[in-house]
Amino acid sequence: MLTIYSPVQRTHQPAYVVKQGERSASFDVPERVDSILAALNKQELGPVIAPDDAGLEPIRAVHDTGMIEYLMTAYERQNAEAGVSTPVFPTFFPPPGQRRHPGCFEGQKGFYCTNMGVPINEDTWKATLASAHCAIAGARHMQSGESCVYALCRPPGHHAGPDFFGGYCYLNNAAIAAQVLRENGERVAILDIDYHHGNGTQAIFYAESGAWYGSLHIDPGTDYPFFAGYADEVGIGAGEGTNWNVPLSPGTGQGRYLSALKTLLVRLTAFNPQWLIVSAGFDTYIGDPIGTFQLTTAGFNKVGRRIRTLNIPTLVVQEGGYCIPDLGRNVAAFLKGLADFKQSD
Ligand code: Q9C
Ligand code: ZN
Repeated sequence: MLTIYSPVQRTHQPAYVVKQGERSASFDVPERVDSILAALNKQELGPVIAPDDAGLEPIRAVHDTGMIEYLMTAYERQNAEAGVSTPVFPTFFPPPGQRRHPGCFEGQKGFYCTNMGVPINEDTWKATLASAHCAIAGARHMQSGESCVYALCRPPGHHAGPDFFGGYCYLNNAAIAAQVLRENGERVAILDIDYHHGNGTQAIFYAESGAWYGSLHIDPGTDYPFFAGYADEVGIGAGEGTNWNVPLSPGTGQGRYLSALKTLLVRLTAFNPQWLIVSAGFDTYIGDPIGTFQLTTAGFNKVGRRIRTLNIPTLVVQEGGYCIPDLGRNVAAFLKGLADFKQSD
């Protein structure tokens, strides 16, 4: 299996996030990729290659131009306009129905940002761009005939929407890859197995009939992202019936999880996609510091094997997963389950 990764991604080192008004360590640390790369190497999962520079065009196909510009320039602007070199955090947020774009930087800081988990420091944009380029390169390799590619994206992406970002995510890597794969009108399914609902991905494709989004996640009534991810969100207009949310209770165990996955895969199969993208988060792990689900390393292998039975060319896009000592072996177990998916199982 081919893995796409750029060392530039490692330079994104969120100094802190804000929690309860206080500084708190981010769980999205560069050591996450070290754990994954070590396991891929040790378990001989194949070559790791750097992505091409795909520029901004495939990113503009998903995200608001103003948001891209903001992410690209925020750190420098804060430095230039206020002489402040700490990470950029917002203070003011637009109320619902009031979304005028202000001229000043202080007002703009809260315009696209949805929470305090996404500081912007000196290296954030270049790492975020490299992360998106991994997903794009993954999609291009699929188009060149690979049947299964792993985009080792960091920062993750599924909480970034058309014109918003949050939850450790700045650009939506999976959605950007999906738009590349949809270039010729092909049907793409995105299966999101991160612990959290991918509210950004849902928002991007909510009215689209050619892109399917299905997610298994913690009940948003109890955890982030709170304001989306409920079972009655089924898509709108032409996209009605192409969005499937399966909220699960805190503490969900493997049996319940796998049976919910089975049901969701039946829905996915009915959509009959040419391509599958898995938004692969490993914060469903029993040892994860921010999740409550009970999946084991062997469980991730089972999830991979279930997905393999779909027999659809699959791009895996890395999302969350914060138990650093075990993250790499969880990713490897999943990818091994998924690999050689054209053989019957
Ligand atoms: N006490 C992803 O997994 N809330 N994002 C963290 C920690 C935000 C996670 C609270 C979690 C965002 C891609
Ligand atoms: Zn997550």
